[in-house]
Amino acid sequence: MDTKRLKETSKFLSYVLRHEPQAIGLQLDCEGWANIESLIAGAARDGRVLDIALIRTVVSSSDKKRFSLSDDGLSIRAVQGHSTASVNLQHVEKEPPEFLYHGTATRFLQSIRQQGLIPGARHHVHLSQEIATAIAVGQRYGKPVLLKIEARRMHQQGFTFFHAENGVWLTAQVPTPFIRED
Ligand code: HQG
Repeated sequence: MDTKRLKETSKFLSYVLRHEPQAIGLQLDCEGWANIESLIAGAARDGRVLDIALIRTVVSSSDKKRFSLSDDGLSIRAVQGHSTASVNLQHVEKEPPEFLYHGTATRFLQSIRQQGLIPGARHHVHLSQEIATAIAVGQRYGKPVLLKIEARRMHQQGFTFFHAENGVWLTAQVPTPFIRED
């Protein structure tokens, strides 16, 4: 299948399933699930032609495993990255490894040094177990910089961590004493 169409569809699905379901009149339940038929119908009203085969291909080919299908195959959701208030996805709480990584852009550093890492529009701060992934994430916003997070020490001090289905680590915030720039 056409990779450009897959990428466009993936971006569209991220937009409606994480941020703006109402843009196509779609309802997400509190766990983020959307009925696929309603998604296709809503997209069609917006002039976008989707079908079940295309959606399934986007789900299975997503490099970051951004989406998942329900067991009955009737619903789809974004695995993480939500900003919409109506979704409160129950991620699996887990003890993190000693260190996790966050990639950001150099222009955000000054503010991060003052406030620590905050979720911005999303529900959580996103952290990665792999350095390369974190650097790629930071690159989206400019010259990347890698931050090493003392995740285990945070956890020992009572901060909660979640491990999303696709391997991304999530936490509510990272205060400055746990952020290393080395
Ligand atoms: C920065 C992608 C100033 C933060 C990726 C980041 C990820 C601050 C930006 C997922 C700050 C938020 C999420 C502070 C944090 N002052 N800037 N105090 N605290 N920031 O996109 O982590 O491709 O919401 O460093 O793979 O970049 O969409 O978060 O640069 O998993 O599937 O504020 O998005 O996945 O940006 O990326 P984002 P993120 P997808």
